[in-house]
Amino acid sequence: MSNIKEVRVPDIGNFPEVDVIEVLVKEGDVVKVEDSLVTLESDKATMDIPAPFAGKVKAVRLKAGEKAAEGTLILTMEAEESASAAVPSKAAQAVSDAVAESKPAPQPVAVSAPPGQTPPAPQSPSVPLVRGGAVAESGGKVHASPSVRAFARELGVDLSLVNGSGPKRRVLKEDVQAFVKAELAKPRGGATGGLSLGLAAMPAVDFTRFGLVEVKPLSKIKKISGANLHRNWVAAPHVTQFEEVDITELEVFRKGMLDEAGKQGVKLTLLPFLMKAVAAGLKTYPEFNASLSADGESLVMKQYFHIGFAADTPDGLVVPVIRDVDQKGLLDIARELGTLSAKAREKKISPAEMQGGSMSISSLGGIGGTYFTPILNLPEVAILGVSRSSMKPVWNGKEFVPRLMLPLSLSYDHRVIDGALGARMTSFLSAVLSDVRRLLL
Ligand code: CAO
Repeated sequence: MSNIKEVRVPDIGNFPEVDVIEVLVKEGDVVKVEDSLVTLESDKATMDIPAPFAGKVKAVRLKAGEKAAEGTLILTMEAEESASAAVPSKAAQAVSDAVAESKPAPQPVAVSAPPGQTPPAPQSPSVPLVRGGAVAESGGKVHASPSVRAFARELGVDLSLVNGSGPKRRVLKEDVQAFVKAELAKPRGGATGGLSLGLAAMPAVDFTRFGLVEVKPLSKIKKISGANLHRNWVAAPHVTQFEEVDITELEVFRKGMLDEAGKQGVKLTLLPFLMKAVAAGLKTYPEFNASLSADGESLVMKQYFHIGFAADTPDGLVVPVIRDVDQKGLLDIARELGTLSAKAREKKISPAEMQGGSMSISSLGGIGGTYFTPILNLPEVAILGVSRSSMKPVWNGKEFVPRLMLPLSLSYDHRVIDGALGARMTSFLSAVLSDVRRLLL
């Protein structure tokens, strides 16, 4: 007799639909009762759906990124002989306060499914393993499923130090594993490469002694980007190479294109030109399109040309990534730039749209300033800072002529790029931006 059973999403409270964040098993896996099968997330809480019986996974029907509702088929399992009925879960008590508003959720249901027949909808109560406080929006805490939290606890890993690669920066089991590997591979002394910083503790200052103050909590973006910027600043030896680039002709060309771009609903700023120039630079100097491997022993040379750009949003800095810049036209890049910046400002940008960059550009040209020293967006090894262009008298060998000059600041990771290469890259950028026809070469 076939012992194939279906496992469906149990009653998950008051949520019509939730996100599937992680699928924790695959076809052929042997699972025990209560082993986590998938992680679901509502805007209130994260929950692991436990196996209602032991057995072997036959087919997984849900994928990360999909939506699920009560009754959605998660997977089919060949149940162990003894597993004739769903075992009531210890997890019944595990429903946390995080779902206090939703009714307590019951145990997932196993329903026998004879081939060709639709099984009945789940009937008995189910209990997802729910942990409150896993939702970063509310308390700025780390996104991770209960199973990943348990795994991290077992290894003694502080999850707030782990970079999440899942949706909404969710920390996955692989992220914890990668973190541990990277930590073990580091020279003694940790992230600072053996350097003991020995910083004095920051004193707690009572500012009210000096006048009226208001305390504003940091936004979630600021907390995340602040921690990353700090780590990147101390982890990589930065050098910043400056260059002043003549963009007089480029600007004439850009202005000549504005009407045509406008008719297509696109705002053509300088940034798409810079992106094309950087992509060409990465092709010419591939070390800039590399990342150090986690153990620091090798370079990962990327064969793609995805360029990130820092976008200023009311909540802080985000870095969306435009893919395959080398294969796209200026107007396509400008259009994508507009769409991604709008999404970033409206907080609609997804983690996937901020990952996988080859190199980043931080343009403050629309705001002002001359030069600055951008901080690397590790594991990228370089970032181009762009400041405001201005007319300057430039000596052409006979006389001073007015030229539109653009200040560039290229920061790079000196562990990967040496000074000569840094200067070659800025000279290359200068050459192609002074005469954009070179981009065609
Ligand atoms: N020199 C002179 N003018 C410039 C310029 C430059 N280097 N770069 C842009 N401009 C002009 C544009 O042409 C535009 O002019 P008009 O309004 O007259 O057409 C104006 O400045 C505003 O440009 P923009 O900001 O709308 O467009 P952009 O493509 O240059 O930049 C984006 C888009 C998303 C990068 C930008 O809006 C932004 O967020 N910049 C801030 C990035 C940042 O915060 N970096 C720091 C990170 S580290 O903390």
